[in-house]
Amino acid sequence: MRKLFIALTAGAIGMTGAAYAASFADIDSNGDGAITTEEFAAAYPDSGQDAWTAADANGDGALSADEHVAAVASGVLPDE
Ligand SMILES: [Ca+2]
Ligand SMILES: [Ca+2]
Repeated sequence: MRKLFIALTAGAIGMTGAAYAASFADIDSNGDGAITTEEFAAAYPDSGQDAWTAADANGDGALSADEHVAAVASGVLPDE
């Protein structure tokens, strides 16, 4: 699973430019492929619980890359 994620990330960098992938990697400071509430709060100090709840679509307490990009695309989170 981790290899697949890395491959997908590398593909995204190659195909669409590094802007989004770099943003997710910056927020995911421990590099485990998910944004925790702590990483979220550090990246989005102006976004509160409502934004977190909206962004964490499956409610598992972490943001995947897919959930993060969807939240940015829908305006829940600012586009950095
Ligand atoms: Ca993380
Ligand atoms: Ca989630």
